[in-house]
Amino acid sequence: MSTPLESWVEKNARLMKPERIVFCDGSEEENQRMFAEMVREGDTLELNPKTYPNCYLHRSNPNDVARTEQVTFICSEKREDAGPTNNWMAPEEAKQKMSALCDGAMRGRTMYVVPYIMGPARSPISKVGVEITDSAYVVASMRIMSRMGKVAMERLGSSAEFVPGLHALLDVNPERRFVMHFPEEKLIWSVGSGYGGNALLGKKCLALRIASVMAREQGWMAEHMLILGLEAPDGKVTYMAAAFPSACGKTNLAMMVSALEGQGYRVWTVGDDIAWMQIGADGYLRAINPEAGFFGVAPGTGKHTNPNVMDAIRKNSLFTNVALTPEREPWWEGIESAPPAGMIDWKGKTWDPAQGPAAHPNSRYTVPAQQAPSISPKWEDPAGVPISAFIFGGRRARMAPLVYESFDWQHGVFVGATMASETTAAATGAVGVVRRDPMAMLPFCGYNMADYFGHWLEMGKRIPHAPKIFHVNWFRRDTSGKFLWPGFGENVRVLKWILERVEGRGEAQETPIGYVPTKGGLTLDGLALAPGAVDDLLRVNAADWEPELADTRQFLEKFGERLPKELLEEHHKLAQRFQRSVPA
Ligand code: GTP
Ligand code: SPV
Ligand code: MN
Repeated sequence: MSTPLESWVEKNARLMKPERIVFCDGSEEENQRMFAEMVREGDTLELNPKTYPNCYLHRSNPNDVARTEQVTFICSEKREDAGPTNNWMAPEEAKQKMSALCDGAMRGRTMYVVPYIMGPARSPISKVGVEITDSAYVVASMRIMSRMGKVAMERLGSSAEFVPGLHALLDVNPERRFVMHFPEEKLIWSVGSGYGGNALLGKKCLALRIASVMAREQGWMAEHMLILGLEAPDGKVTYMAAAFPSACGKTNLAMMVSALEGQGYRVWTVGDDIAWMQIGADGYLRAINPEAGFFGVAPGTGKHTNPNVMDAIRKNSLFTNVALTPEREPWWEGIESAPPAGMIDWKGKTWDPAQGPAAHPNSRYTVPAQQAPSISPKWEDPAGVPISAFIFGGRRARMAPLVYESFDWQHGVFVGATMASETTAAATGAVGVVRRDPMAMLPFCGYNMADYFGHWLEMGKRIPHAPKIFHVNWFRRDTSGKFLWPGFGENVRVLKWILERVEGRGEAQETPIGYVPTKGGLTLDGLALAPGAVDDLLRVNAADWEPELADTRQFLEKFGERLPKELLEEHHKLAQRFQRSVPA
């Protein structure tokens, strides 16, 4: 008798016709074989073993450097269940299409079967997934990003309780690139891309799109959120989870070296991208990080902006699409060392600065979480950490102040549902265009977002000690286009105010959009800001918010009848508060 896993593998082997099948055990020896295979394939090279031991640089196909949202589909039985913000395809049609593309797709190649756990091995919140892939890069990446191999097989046993994911590179052609999700069946099927969230199926596909569906069915939350602990001078650690869209600062906030360390404030990292949260017996929302590594944006990461990351990535790390120095060390824009002569760019050519940046703007490092100097002692706690604050945020050149607090849970859900951000290089398409990205989940919600808002409202009623909800913006600019706020380690000043608000302290003034710190409410000592910068950072400008109100209304109307009425109610209340605040 074969197990459900064996039967599933056999069925797909009949379709994809690989030359051999390898069940991955996650051992060090297997890992070395994967890297040897990648080096042989010619797209990966070993970095300087003295300064970057056991580190590799992988160059992806230049047509395959970011998530591709336009070919990402939610294949629910009914189109309405995918909602107006997702691409939809009927499940039967999608499967036919994918089967045709995958017929014989692994001829002459190896089919790797990669069992993995999302979440700590013994946590009741964790889930098992199995990915079939023909990419050694995916296998090596999954070993860093999840608990992969033997440990997952031990948890799975002969059970059928795993999320199946099929992945085949095909000819890495954008014309034959699809990332399909079957939410009713809890199946993932991705072809034509070897990159990040398109190919490491445990991450965005399982831990967000499929998990968001499970979470709604089962009464928990799967969110695109970092998790951090803020330690106060008395040693008490308060946990917060923050949702910012892709490449808007989650990893950097979660792994910051606090500028207020001298005053006893320190940040501990639990997770940098995804949070799974259940209501605990103590009435708090308890969060685990389903991942085991960080897949972080390289550009902008340097010894001043993020010393913890710079420390962490000195061994056992896999770099993708960064540049290479003659010393065989990785390099990227913002690493804070001058570009050496003779640099090789991310495409493997001698770098010509006139032809663009040396590293791709979405180049990344993949590093085991436990290598972070800031990793929290609780990061693998099976029960998760209790969350006291949710923080939404994004890139807004104008509009949003440095930080504000919502009036209550329902208003906080409205703040999250209407948040917007300038697009980044983390997904293909235009960069710098403002778009609505509710809870930073626009590309990752596996079902109709109107129902997702409803689920958030429902959770608020059920969590006895619900987190307070805040909004931040590190990216406000002055009239000359410069960032008003220094960001990075200085962001702890905002976290400190949030902590004080959670504890019922912290000076604030009421504005139409929520509570904004008073100038004296923020700890700004030792910080040299331009004159007037604090006022500019905290200003709520009614003239800016007028078009914003119109735009959010239009966005909410996309959901029609399915939108929870509470959100229109909040929109109305916000408009009224502005009317009252501006004398006619
Ligand atoms: P994903 O991994 O795509 O989900 O991104 P992320 O949200 O983790 O973003 P990350 O922390 O990697 O930051 C993305 C980019 O924003 C990097 O180039 C950072 O250097 C930059 N960045 C992060 N935090 C700040 C900040 O506080 N201020 C400024 N100006 N830039 C920041
Ligand atoms: C994101 O885009 O939000 C990421 C990178 O974290 S990827 O894994 O490619 O989705
Ligand atoms: Mn992300």
